[in-house]
Amino acid sequence: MNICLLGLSGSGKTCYLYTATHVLARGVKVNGHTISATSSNRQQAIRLNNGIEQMASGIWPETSISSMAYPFDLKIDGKSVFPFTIYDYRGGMLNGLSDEDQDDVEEIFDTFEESSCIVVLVDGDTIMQALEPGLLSPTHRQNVSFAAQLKARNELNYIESLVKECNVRMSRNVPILLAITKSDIFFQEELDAGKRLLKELLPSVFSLRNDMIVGITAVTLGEDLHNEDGKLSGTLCLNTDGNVHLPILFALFQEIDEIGEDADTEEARLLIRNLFSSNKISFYRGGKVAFIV
Ligand SMILES: Nc1nc2c(ncn2[C@@H]2O[C@H](COP(=O)(O)OP(=O)(O)O)[C@@H](O)[C@H]2O)c(=O)[nH]1
Ligand SMILES: [Mg+2]
Repeated sequence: MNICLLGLSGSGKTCYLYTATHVLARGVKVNGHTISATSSNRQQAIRLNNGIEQMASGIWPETSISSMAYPFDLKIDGKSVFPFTIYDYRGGMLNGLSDEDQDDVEEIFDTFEESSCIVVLVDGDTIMQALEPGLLSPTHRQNVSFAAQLKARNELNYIESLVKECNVRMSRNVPILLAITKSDIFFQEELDAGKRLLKELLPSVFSLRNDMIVGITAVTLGEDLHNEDGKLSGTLCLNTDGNVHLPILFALFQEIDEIGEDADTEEARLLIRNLFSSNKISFYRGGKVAFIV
């Protein structure tokens, strides 16, 4: 079972992974049970711990130079239910044009063939820049230029071609989750406008003629987070308030739907479903609001 975190360089994949896996290792309470995911590889566990410890000490991770695979066990009340692997790709390769970048992209698509869901981390900064200035609060409006808006829109549009290519290679429409990162930078109305803009800029994903399941959520690792020369300021929130658990659990939920079967897996599915409240994650199917059952 594979979960691929897709997202352009700087969208927040690595920080997200460090934070989300820390929160999931501690466990998420639901209906009197605890769902958790722990690293099943000692070396990678150390890497993940170092990552979140460094963030807690006020330093953002550096740009990833290599792609990483992290194996985990999903557990309910401490009992292993099934293993899964999260892939964190190095920055740059998705929109890079070098031969090496192209080879790496091929590798991503190979990994995809064994996953039943696409998780795209959509950079909150890019969404903010792509919004019409009139939709932004006065404080945010000053920062956008026409050129920056165009570039941001092109970047969001590029996600659509990635999704299309995944679907073609897997010869089916896989469920997709769009997770808007850095949601702490938005006011609520801006975030709502950002979600509407995504629907507009990814028409094939939200098409009426397309039966795929699409989830949208917004994720933040804390409050008022900033990056000045690599220094992290603001407050990290190492709990579920920023929705960090949802993208990984969404991917596992879709996967269980596909492999299904035994009692433990079914219980995990039901527990995870209980975490999907409509104010935290919304679902669409064929472009219309959908409910997960
Ligand atoms: N405000 C805010 N900034 C974030 C958040 N997550 C990541 N960032 C910023 O995004 C930068 C890039 O993150 P990184 O995980 O390295 O991106 P990657 O290239 O996709 O792996 C970080 O250095 C932070 O400055 C967040 O939740 N809120
Ligand atoms: Mg990275």
